Amino acid sequence: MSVITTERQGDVLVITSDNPPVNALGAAVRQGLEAGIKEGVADPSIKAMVITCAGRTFFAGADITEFGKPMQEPGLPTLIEMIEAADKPVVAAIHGTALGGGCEVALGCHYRIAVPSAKIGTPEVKLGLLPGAGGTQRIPRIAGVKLALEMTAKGDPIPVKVAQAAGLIDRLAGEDSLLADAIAFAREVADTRPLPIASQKTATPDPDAVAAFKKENARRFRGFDAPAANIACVEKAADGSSFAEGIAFERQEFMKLMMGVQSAAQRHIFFAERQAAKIDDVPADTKLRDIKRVGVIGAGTMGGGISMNFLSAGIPVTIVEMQQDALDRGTGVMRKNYEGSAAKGRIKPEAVDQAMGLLTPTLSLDDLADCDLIIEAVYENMDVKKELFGKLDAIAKPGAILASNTSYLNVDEIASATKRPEDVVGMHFFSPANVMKLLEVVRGAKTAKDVLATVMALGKKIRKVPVVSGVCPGFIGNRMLSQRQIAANEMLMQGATPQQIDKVHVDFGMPMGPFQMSDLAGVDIGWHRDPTRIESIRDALAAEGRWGQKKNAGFYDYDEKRQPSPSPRVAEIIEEFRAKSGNEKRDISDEEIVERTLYPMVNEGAKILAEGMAQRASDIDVVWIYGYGWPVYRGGPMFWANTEGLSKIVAGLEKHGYEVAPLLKEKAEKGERFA
Ligand code: T1G
Repeated sequence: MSVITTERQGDVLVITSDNPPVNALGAAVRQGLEAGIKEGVADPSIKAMVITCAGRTFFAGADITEFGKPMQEPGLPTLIEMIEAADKPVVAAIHGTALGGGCEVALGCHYRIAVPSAKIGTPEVKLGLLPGAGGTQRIPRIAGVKLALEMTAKGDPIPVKVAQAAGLIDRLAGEDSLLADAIAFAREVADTRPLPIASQKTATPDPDAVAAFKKENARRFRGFDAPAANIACVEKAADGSSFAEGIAFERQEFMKLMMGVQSAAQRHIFFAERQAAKIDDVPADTKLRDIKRVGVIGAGTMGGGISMNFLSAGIPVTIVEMQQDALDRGTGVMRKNYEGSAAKGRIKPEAVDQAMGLLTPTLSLDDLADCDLIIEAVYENMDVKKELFGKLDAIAKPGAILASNTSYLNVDEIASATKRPEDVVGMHFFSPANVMKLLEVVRGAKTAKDVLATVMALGKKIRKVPVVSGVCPGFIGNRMLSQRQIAANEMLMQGATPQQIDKVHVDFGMPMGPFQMSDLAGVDIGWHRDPTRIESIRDALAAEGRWGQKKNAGFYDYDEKRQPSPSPRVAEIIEEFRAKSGNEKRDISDEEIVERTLYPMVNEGAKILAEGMAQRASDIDVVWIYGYGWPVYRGGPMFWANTEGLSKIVAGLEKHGYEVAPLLKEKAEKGERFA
């Protein structure tokens, strides 16, 4: 059965694509569209054509799985030129998300009609690419330079009403009558001549808009290759060049990006993120438990942030605290966060009360009896957790899921405090929990498969990226992070400075380095609180009250605007420690810092894989992209290791005296890569 079918509706030919799940413009779709257009053009009784898609969406882009493989004709640019050159009007009927190549096909059509709920966009930049089938040349010609910059260099889809106002969409259809309205529209314009052709329009130069756009987004685009290429193509469309010259430039820039490491990394993460949602031994059709109400224990920073995720998804939350003032403080912070988002226009004003209206604060654990999922976010202490889970075991209804937000404690031991370990799972959120996208789902030895499947699906529903981790200290992310922190502290003792080490990480593309991160999280996190016991530089800082940003002093000094500056006092403390430790002070190169902070992370990643604590290497990459700000254009630690070269990493680890993980050594020796 061809993925493309054609059907006559009187004098209108309807060309329908049915290529689930998202009508990706793979070879068969392109070939079918080509045949459909040829059929319509050749048949004298056909006055106009409509291109439409079955299923949940109009074409969501080129088929990304075809990238890097030999291209089958017709290519997308050729197909779109053919549509545009047709001597009868072609109408694109859009629903769902017309993205990338799908948006470009629509712009190659003479007219576009869409349902009000549809979106249109060119997200290629999120794959390290640009719209390579004429999008960078047709969008500015229709909608102007400003919107073209937004659409191409940022990649976020726009609602069709905004697109209509900009001339990208000609008409809105009824939400449930797209095809009928499209056929009527096609019939209405059947005799219109000349046909409106985007490539024949001209774009007005707007150098001020380009300059302002670059300035506004400099920080956002830092490290990425693709945004600048998108901007250059849009500029080309409006600098008086012909359409053909613009297309040639677009193709050249597209191929440069396609061949680059950044796009390979970003495409890797596109699929890795979707792969992470799948659990190898849990069938996709596993029946999920119903989650109608969620209980959260602890209204502190984590408990409040966790609750907001569910409230924002329309799921009622019962939140428990020990003291009334702590409860009031916690719910107050949640309301303030919502009001802040409303003030910034991120949510509608009425959404504040809608969300807070779903919240039930209480001082009694018993009020959790009707919850389908209970998540604890209390103090990180095993005895405290076990005592609490023992109580929950008595309170929670049968079938309720009991989850711990612990960031490193043993979930199996916590589960052993209940008679229902199969209902216990770890749900490790990252601070701020209402913002950070990563959710480490910690699978206990006895965690039931439907509990896992339910939590993974719920994770997606609250707009998180859930990744499964086994039970081990620090799970996937923190376990690898601790290797970096250990190495970073060692190098302080040998002559490096916090600012030097942090700069290497920021230049690498991380949002911040190890010491800036410690200052943000709090130097006192996990500190033994005994100011007389000074066994590390961190102990010395904590003992002096240098707890980080919250104290305007940590590894850095901070001004009233929280701007960090190197601290003479910290330099003294480090010097005292180094002298006491007998370490020789020496120059440490930036290259050595990369080797000693990132290679051990890869090494630990290989151990995590070998132990089965992560299902696949790409899961580790997803953890670091969404939990720790690893630059997406480097694809995550394991993908990066492949580009760095596993043999080089093994050599670097051995040079610095590390025991190399057997899996890493084996792959390096065999010339293999992490999948
Ligand atoms: N190609 C191949 N597979 C795709 C795909 C695509 N474009 N889009 C989605 N899939 C698969 C995906 O891997 C998953 O597979 C399933 O479809 C459902 O996706 C020349 C060069 C459309 C908003 O960047 O943003 O056009 O895991 O889980 O949450 O200029 O998919 O089930 O096996 O994401 O409902 C530009 C990419 C391409 C859009 C739907 N287009 N897709 O989200 O479902 S480059 C994009 C999305 C291009 C031209 C250039 C989202 C979605 P599986 P899903 P969803």
